[in-house]
Amino acid sequence: PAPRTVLLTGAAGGLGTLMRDLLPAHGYALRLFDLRPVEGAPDAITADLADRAALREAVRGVDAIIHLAGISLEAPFEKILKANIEGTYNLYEAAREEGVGRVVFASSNHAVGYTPRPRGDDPLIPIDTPRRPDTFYGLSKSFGEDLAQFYWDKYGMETVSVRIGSCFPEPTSVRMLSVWMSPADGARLFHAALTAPNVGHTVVYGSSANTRLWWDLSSARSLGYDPQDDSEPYAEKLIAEQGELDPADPAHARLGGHFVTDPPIWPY
Ligand code: NAI
Ligand code: 15L
Repeated sequence: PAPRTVLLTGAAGGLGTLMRDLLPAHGYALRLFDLRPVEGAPDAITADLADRAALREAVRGVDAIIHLAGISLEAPFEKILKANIEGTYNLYEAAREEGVGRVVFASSNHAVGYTPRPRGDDPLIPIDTPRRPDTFYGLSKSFGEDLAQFYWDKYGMETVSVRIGSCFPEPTSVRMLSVWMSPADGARLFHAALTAPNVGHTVVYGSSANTRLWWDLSSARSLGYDPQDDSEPYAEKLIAEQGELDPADPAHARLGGHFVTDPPIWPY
């Protein structure tokens, strides 16, 4: 049977807020979890991914988990270690102990951020391109994908790892014309990831069907994802304001954009 009760971690965040609005229409009853209180949701669980007892209770009885909680940008390594690496491990352990069969993991394009972006007629970036994290943040997503593979191989727990591009209401940069995932397509992709049979551990890119797309969406489509949106209507205005991406600028040369060139955050 299709999963119905889904734990949404990171429910107070930007993507969590968008998905709280959109996923119920796909038939889900959401249980919410975040470090911060979730506005308008008094039943939400307010707890840290470091709190194993709270996690164990949070995952009990759900059909699946959408794991969005964590630090969503570059940060000092110790913080990434705690929230994203240990936190994701804690979540998987709780899910294994409670017999939850499937996780949808919010990975990121920054797991492959150093990959040169395609130009002109270059082929789209395949899903099995070698991982090249561009930050400690991207490194934690790379870890999460390995953790997911390990829990599938070792315990038969399934995951779809979604290397999300940029999921915001509208694209706000020229780079986002290539990597944008509309919130409605995000909900479609999460729904496909929750319902496709026999996913084992499947890695997909998460974006809309953008005209300027940089990566291959076929693994997402193989789950039944059928994106309906394209950033192209935003292109003229954004390019007029910001100019085309300059391939000679290192911040525009690779998938990860400015994550590649931003100085590291000290202290480690
Ligand atoms: P966000 O920063 O707005 O939300 C993250 C949420 O996680 C926050 O509400 C925060 O309180 C919570 N959180 C952080 N540490 C926690 C902890 N230790 N325990 C419990 N909760 C904790 O980020 P956003 O944009 O909503 O992203 C959600 C997820 O999707 C993140 O994992 C991010 O890395 C990933 N992602 C998002 C993209 C996007 O375009 N929004 C792109 C690629 C990946
Ligand atoms: C991410 O992984 C971030 O969580 C999100 O805030 C955006 O910066 C996105 O990548 C991006 O690459 O635009």
